[in-house]
Amino acid sequence: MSTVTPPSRLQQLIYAKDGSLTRDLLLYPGEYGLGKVPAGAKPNGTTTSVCGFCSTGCGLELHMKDGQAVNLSPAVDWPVNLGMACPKGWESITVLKAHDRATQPLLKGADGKLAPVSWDEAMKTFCARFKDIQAKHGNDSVAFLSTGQIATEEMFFLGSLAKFGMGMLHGDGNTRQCMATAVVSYKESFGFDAPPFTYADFEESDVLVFVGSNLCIAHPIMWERVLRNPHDPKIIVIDPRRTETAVAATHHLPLRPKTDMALLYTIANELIQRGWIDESYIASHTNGFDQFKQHVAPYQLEDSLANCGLEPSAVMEVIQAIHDGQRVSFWWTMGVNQSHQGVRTAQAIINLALMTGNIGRPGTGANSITGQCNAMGSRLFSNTTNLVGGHDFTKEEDRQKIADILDIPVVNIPTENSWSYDGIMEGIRRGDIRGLWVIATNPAHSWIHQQEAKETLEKLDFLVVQDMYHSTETAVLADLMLPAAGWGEKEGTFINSERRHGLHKKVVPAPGEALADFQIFRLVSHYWGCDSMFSDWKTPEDVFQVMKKCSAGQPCDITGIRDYRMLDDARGIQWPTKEAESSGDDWMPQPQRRLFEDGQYFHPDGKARFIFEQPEAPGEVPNDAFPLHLLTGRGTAAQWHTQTKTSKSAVLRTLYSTTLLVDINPQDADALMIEPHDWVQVQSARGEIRARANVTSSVQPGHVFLPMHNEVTNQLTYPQFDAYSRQPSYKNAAVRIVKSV
Ligand SMILES: Nc1nc2c(c(=O)[nH]1)N[C@H]1C(S)=C(S)[C@@H](COP(=O)(O)OP(=O)(O)OC[C@H]3O[C@@H](n4cnc5c(=O)[nH]c(N)nc54)[C@H](O)[C@@H]3O)O[C@H]1N2
Ligand SMILES: Nc1nc2c(c(=O)[nH]1)N[C@H]1C(S)=C(S)[C@@H](COP(=O)(O)OP(=O)(O)OC[C@H]3O[C@@H](n4cnc5c(=O)[nH]c(N)nc54)[C@H](O)[C@@H]3O)O[C@H]1N2
Ligand code: SF4
Ligand SMILES: [Mo]
Repeated sequence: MSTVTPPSRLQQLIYAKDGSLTRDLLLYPGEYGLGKVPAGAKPNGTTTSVCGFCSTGCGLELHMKDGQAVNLSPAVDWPVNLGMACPKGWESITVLKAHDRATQPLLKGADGKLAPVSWDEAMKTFCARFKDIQAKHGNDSVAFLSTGQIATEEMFFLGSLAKFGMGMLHGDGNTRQCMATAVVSYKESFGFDAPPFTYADFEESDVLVFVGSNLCIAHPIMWERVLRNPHDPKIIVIDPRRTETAVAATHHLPLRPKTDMALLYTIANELIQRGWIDESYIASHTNGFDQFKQHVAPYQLEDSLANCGLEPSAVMEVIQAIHDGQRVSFWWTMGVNQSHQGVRTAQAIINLALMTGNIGRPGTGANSITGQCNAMGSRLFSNTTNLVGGHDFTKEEDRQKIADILDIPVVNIPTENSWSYDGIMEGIRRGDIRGLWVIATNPAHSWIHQQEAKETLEKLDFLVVQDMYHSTETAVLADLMLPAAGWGEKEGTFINSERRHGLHKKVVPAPGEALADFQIFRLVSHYWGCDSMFSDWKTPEDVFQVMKKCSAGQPCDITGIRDYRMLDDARGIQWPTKEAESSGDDWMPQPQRRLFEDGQYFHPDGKARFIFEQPEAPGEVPNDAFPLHLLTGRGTAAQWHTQTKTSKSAVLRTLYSTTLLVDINPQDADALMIEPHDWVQVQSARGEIRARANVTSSVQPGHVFLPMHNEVTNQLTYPQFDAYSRQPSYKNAAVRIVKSV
């Protein structure tokens, strides 16, 4: 292929400095121009890639000139987005070019400042410092924080390297901030972390219930799929705010925050009392219904809703719609997951789907929508919350299976689970963890109770941050900063919300000496001295083949996906896709797959479980000093999380306010004598920030809303965690607003 480029300055540099490095260590075919897999990537043609922002997983067509992508458009023949993309997707290439891209490793000097060093020095320092900490304080004194935003193969490599190669026990990721609640609720209810739906369900439902999900902003292309629904569906939104999605819905239940469990139990009880349940489905496919029925019996429509702030008649309309619907689907996102009782709330949603038999058929399901482009990859293959492939660290047979596949000694696999993210932060505060490796996440911005988070990170003896940009709130705290290539500059696969594995490709070169995370992990394994464990892992596709083996026999089985080429040709393939299904070389799986069509769940008896608990008040509620309830979340479709990427696009910057706005209801604004756009202080027991008042009835009296994209928002949030999932409750803090003088 004519697109092969000569070795970069980086490669020459590394070979010059360290003879022990082989050419092979740094290169893989994708790295060398749009070589092997992206065969579609003709120097002046187009190729496809899955978007690297959100979990929708839209297909993009990259338009190439002289071997590099110069433009893009949404892929028309992609089963996900059908020719559509949101503003972030359109700007995917633009955000790669930025003045603050990390182009060289940076090491903190004696003066406390970060200064450029060679990769050789960076790697030697990385290993020397972490090994020194481990020698003094034990292997478990070094931990890692991973992400849902790198390729599955990279997560797999990182998790294997850290735990099996470097001897770490503790490693978690930003998926804890996001999906942990869904993971635990599915595991307990279904026996495996298995979101059952396929996007076609958005179009096939006649009733869609969204709980704590602002689809219009957070998953705009999923919302477009809802708009294509030809069944004139009822759309029910349960959200304290009158969001863009609520405005577009047929029914909106503006409940008091964190009262979802009581509402969902009331709905369940009313359905039971009226006999509007599917008794034969319950009998054949579930356990625990009788106890559940007793549990919800006290939740009477007339009195239990007072605490939710809802009118019984409005809730009754929703109950009627659920009963009348032939194909009812239930969807939830962060309004549920980020709650002090998130797991039980998610399970209250699952219970509704089970008891009405709305699961396993087109247009139904208890469906958790994921967030990051590869949140599902990190749930299954990152070696953080479970042993790769949805296995269990605490089970001997699981450890042996993975050890055999990887051809490593079984003793290298930890026999215990890692501490969760908050446990790792606590471990740092106690001094048990002294070294931390942060990859593709920005905790100094995104973790809850920010002042404490920053103080915690500053306590570390050695902090390594591996990111695309050197300016992130976390990177500036680093002792060592490793420059990473981003989406578009490397290849690998993501798993989207509907369990679809999709390929993303290298279509532009990484800047300076930035390396694909995959290559950084290869370098680390080499310098650490454990590269013999990973000697066959030369390319992401090599690791994909290992992942396949680990998935064999699991619900997430992908042994039927031959290779990257097949993924590319199929425009993504959903799990499970088993080898046994395949019928020869030209076989292609069906494009839409949903789970539980046979009513068989993953518990040993094949049945799903009704799980429930008593609702409790959150740890902090509005009070005399801080009378307002702070909600946080996504602000606009143009902003991504901590804004390291999206703030780099001039087009995206025109689509949101660059001044921080706090949404406040007109009634509260009047009482506080605040005019639209006045500067105000928003204060909680943990911090104080400045913002401009956005006076709007999208928030109820007594509530305020701040977007998470601004660095300061988490100064205010209250650190409480779901007891089972340890996911932070980001949408619950007590604040007051004071007019700035
Ligand atoms: N544009 C954009 N899109 C994104 C992202 C982004 O940063 N920007 N991030 C991606 C990621 S990682 C994720 S996880 C998803 C998140 O997607 P969403 O969960 O849809 O987004 P959020 O705005 O965090 O929260 C959704 C809603 O929960 C509501 N809520 C708050 N408290 C409660 C409550 O107690 N009960 C109920 N029922 N609702 C409540 C909020 O008012 C909010 O409207 O978005 C993904 N998509
Ligand atoms: N108050 C409040 N806080 C929240 C939330 C909320 O609703 N409210 N939501 C939470 C949720 S759901 C989430 S998912 C988190 C997200 O929180 P974070 O994960 O901290 O946010 P991001 O900005 O996505 O951080 C990703 C980082 O990875 C870098 N990066 C991107 N691609 C690559 C790559 O390929 N390689 C490497 N090495 N680096 C890369 C980016 O530059 C960025 O610094 O925030 C959580 N925080
Ligand atoms: S909806 Fe998500 S996956 Fe699709 S283009 Fe937008 S950010 Fe990318
Ligand atoms: Mo998320």
